[in-house]
Amino acid sequence: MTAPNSLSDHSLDRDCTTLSRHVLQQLVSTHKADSPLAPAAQDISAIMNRIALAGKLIARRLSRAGLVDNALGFTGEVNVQGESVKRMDVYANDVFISVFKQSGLVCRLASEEMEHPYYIPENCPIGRYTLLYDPIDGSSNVDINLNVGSIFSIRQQEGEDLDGKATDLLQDGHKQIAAGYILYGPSTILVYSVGAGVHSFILDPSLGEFILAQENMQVPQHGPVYSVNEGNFWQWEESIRDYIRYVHRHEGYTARYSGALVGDIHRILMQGGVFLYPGTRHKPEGKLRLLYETAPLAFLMEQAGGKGSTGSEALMDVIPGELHQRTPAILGSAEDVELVQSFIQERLREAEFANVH
Ligand code: P6P
Repeated sequence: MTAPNSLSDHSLDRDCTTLSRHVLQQLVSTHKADSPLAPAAQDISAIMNRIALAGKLIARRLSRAGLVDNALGFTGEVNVQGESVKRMDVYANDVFISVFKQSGLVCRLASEEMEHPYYIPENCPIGRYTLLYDPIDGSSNVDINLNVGSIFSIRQQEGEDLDGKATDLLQDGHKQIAAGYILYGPSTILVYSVGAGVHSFILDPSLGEFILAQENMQVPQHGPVYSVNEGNFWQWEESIRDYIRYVHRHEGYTARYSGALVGDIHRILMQGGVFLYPGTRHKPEGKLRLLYETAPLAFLMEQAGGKGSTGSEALMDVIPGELHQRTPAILGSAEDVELVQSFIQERLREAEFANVH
């Protein structure tokens, strides 16, 4: 006996594919958990649910920031990155901390906004997970009502961290057990992976739930978009300038750069192409932070069939020397990342040749 057609409607089934259910399905289908009831599966699913709650709270705040006293503008503080802190940065940072209190899941949170990891003592004896996050990335866009995002990465704590320095976090990106971002745009979209493909969920405000939108997203092998701040052209290595000259002289390329990483990356995930934030004269190591920006995005890109590179090595292989380490970033379609790398390798060959002759 099957349910009447009206009840077996696909859209109803999709609306019932909530994020937590999908995470459990993912973990079981990839044998990362024996059953949906396995503690690890329940933990990751619960963590993703808390991240989704943080996304809802931040989306709500952003949607009416212009109407709420002291929601916009600057606090007057400067963060560990040397950047002026926006009120929305502080709010979003606190939201992620709050949603994990009393959760028993996450003992430590490492954020772009905090010099040192934040410990939730009541969680620490049992909570074996660490959340690394950029609470609001691209916050310069907040006051002008353009898209911003949150980026997150989940790692398992290794050892007892008795000195409170969280040195076990200084490992490569393969230690990530989940990663993703929340894009606050015309709709709020959460994109995540637990190492079994990349999947997107759209917040249905009428339900207050993130509903499955796309499964197993694949970044095109090549795309027309190159996303980079060309105002830094004068600060780049010649190899990056060679790449930019190439796309300026060949048909089929289009420049798109919003100044907010998550939106630029999402465009490339959907349409193909490459995002670059190379090293500059002022920041030779680049501007973006590894542990909570470029490593989680590289995790997603590789899961979607794309690539993430510093230009000289895979972002997923980089071992940070400190919590807020920056790296150059080249992220996107495999062919386009490889094209950028080919210009870097060509210049290296020329330099080696010059050295021996
Ligand atoms: P620039 C925002 O401050 C951010 O961290 C990313 O979201 C963005 O991709 C980049 O910096 C923009 O930096 O130097 O081009 O303004």
